[in-house]
Amino acid sequence: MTKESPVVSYECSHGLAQLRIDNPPVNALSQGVRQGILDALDQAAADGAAAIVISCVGRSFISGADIKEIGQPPREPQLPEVMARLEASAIPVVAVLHGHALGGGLEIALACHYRIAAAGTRLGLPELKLGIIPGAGGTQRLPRLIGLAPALDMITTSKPVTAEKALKLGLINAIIDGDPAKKDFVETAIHWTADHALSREQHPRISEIRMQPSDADLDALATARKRASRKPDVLAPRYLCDALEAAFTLPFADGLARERELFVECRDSPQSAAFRHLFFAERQAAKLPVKPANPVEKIASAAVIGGGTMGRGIAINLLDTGLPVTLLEVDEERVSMAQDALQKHYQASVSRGRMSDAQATERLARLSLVTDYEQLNTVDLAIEAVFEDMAVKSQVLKQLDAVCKPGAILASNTSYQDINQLAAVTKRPDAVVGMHYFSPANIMKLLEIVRGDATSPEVMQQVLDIGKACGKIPVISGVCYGFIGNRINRRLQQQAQFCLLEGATPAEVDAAMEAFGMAMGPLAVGDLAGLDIGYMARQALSDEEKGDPRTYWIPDNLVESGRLGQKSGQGYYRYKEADRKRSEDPEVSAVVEAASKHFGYERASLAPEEIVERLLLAVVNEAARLLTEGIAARPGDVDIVYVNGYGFPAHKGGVMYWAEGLGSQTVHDKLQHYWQKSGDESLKPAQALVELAASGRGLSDLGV
Ligand code: 3H9
Repeated sequence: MTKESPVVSYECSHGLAQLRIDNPPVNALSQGVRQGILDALDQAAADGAAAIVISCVGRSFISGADIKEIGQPPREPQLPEVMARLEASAIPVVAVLHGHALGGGLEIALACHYRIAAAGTRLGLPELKLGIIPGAGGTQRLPRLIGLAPALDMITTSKPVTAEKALKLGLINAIIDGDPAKKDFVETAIHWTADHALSREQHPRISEIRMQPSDADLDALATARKRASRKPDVLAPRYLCDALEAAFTLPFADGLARERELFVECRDSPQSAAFRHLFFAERQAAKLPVKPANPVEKIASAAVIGGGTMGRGIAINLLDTGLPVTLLEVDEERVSMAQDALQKHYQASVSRGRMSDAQATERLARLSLVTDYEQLNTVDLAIEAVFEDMAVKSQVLKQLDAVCKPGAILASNTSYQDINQLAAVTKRPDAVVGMHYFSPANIMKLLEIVRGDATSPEVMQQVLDIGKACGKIPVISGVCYGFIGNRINRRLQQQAQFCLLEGATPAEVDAAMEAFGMAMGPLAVGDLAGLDIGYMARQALSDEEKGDPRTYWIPDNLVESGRLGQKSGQGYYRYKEADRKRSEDPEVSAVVEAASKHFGYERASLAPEEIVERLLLAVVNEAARLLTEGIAARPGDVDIVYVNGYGFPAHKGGVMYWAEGLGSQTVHDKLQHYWQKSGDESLKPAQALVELAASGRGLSDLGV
């Protein structure tokens, strides 16, 4: 018989029930899917089916609970009921995976008796990235099946494993041949079911496995607990350890109940809402307001101009994505320096077990190093990563324009320069775009994609696509000094200087920001990056361009007394050579006190809350301005930039999300207060904030 539901189809023939889920775009487990599965199980029992095969239509198996439903009033049937019914089914159930099997999708598969997958399938439990723990049996079944330490690794990293690794771990029973987009794939799955599932009298239920963790397992759990305890206000990693412990200390049913209790507390927390905001904001930030009229070509080869730290990082990222890469340097000496560095990078990756020797060799084989621009004439994309100077970058863009084939995209990895000015030196301004990577470029996820006035939607789409393929989180930015990230972060850095002048110490500023959850305080960040970098950049500016001297007097004095940051063992702090641990330094206190005196400040202590509010509200105020100018399209775009590039704590949802929680009136009033107190003009509430507060609207209304 055949029974249809809008998202789950059911068919039974020759004693095999086939259940197909079709809930685009990613087959999330929305209410209709959950109900459809239960109905199909009933129907299979009524039909006397000998086995049930669950598979999905489209690009993927189930990619998890429907994130839009999380935080809404629960709708029956809930997932734990679906899992319980699947596992208890007297008829064996086989999950046939392809694409992704994530979160609740993998939990569904774990509740089935058998799991088989197409080659290339990716399986994972990424719930921590949403501020929750797996809540439908994942923390109880996965460690029972593959062991505590591997399960812990999969869940804490949120990284999916490949089908090949899953087979080794014992997570799936087999990898099956065939193209999941074609009918013969499901037929192969049915044959596998007939050969393997029907022949057995007993069908394995993971809940029946007794867990006996080894010492190594227990050590892994203790390490995870220790790591989670370093951020005590972030719930999910701590709760995950509790749930996993329940898997071996409690009977299965009690373990499930404990998992559910912990899951519900995470799900209902403000943190989970903050993470969900980031999930959807990340996807919005990479969307063009108007899609290109026609499908665009995929970028298949790339060149990087400049083999310094940034250029090398970009080249590694492109090589890791599978592209052939040509790296151009000015002379043979620099070519061989870049080559050595890249070889060392891949050797280190092999010795750390991150990739095999063969993989490293294959990646290096795709790398060509050249000194002659002519050799870039076939690439689809050329990214310049040369010295941050307009004249140098313009020269490079001109040379690229002369040699690159028509249609090739010319990108600049500038942090500050005007993309329109760079585009104007070429005959293809429509194909010039900014690709602002963050250092180290092969690791940092954020990628600002800067749209020039003339950049075509097609080029934007191609660059967004390659950014995503390279594992980046692309955010579209308009053209302005510093784009989104550096422009807003400059305000935070400047505000830190005002706090120092008024009475705070560097350690107090950094401690306040780190206690709030920033990955590192702003002055420690300055030491890490090198205080001389900003110093040298300022030397090229006029007094007017440099702005208020109160915002650079202290760092200039530190640099001039030889304190360049971590690299010289001293900056805002003194650093121990062995472990680079920072400690306060009376010499710095003397410079800070001299600065206060120089500008006529009476030093008075500042409460940590005031430091946090001033620094972050300075960012919010600048973001309000750039949102009004259309540099960023939505407050969520600013959140994605600040979380992924500047260490804002993800569990607080981003700086604009945090400010939205305060409310526009409070944001406005606090800015007004701190502006009057400090005399710093950048704290004067932006016009857009004045209007929001007056009309009672929230910060999410900012943007164009
Ligand atoms: C969970 O399962 C909890 C359980 O343990 C327990 C419950 C009791 N829901 O990323 P893309 C949308 S928590 C709703 O651009 P890709 C997405 O918003 C869940 N919507 O595609 C976008 O919409 P739009 C655990 C979802 O090919 C569109 O699909 N699972 C969901 O680059 C395309 O997404 C996860 O955390 C969802 N679950 O990547 C997996 N997933 O076009 C989250 C996606 O309107 N998802 N959408 O902007 C992913 O990691 C990626 O989307 C995936 C595809 C790898 C699947």
